[in-house]
Amino acid sequence: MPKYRLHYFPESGNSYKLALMLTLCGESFEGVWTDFGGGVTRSAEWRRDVNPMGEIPVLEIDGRRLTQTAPILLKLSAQYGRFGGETEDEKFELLRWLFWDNHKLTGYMATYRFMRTFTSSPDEQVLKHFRRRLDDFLSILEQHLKADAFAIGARPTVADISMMAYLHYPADEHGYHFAASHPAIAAWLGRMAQLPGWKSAYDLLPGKRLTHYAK
Ligand SMILES: N[C@@H](CCC(=O)N[C@@H](CS)C(=O)NCC(=O)O)C(=O)O
Repeated sequence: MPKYRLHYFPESGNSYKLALMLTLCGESFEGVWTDFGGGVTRSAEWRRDVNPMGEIPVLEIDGRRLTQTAPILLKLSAQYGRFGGETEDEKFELLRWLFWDNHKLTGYMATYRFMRTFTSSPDEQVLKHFRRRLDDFLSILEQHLKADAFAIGARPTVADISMMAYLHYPADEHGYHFAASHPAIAAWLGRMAQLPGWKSAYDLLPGKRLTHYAK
């Protein structure tokens, strides 16, 4: 049985993607809380010893350090035979949403939420720009989920795990009230939370939290 160690911080939706995938596959992991707020991942030592890309999360599998959630999710999906695509078309669709998530949805939401909520004096113009982009991405996802229960159809896949991660955090962190503004997204988040074994990020990723500045 592989031994997993996850380097994380609780507000990291990217860490949550891996914690949730392992949990839904019935696996446990050792958490390594990392002082992201204190700048540890920017230090030369951490980049030399843990991740030269300077990013959280890092998943150690039997001592081998892996980074980038998308290929890790795909690897776990293949290993456990869960949350993958079955046909060529499904596999293509899954990758399409996974890439879109990494570039657009997670890329902007993670940056927006961090700046909005976890920094002391965010630049209002930059926030406005991110918010405008996110409004567009969320409306794209909303339209898609009006037609399909999950990203690629009737079954949840790692594309859903990836896309839901940042959206499931409390509204006072990302500033969206999906039940009112994006009902199809809210319903999909509800469907994901019904998966057997599902837990929220703050249940799976304990430890000291970043200072919450947003009003
Ligand atoms: N594409 C990466 C994104 C990882 C990422 O951006 N992690 C954040 C924390 S959740 C980070 O470490 N950011 C550091 C930075 O952007 O300098 C993945 O999927 O693992």
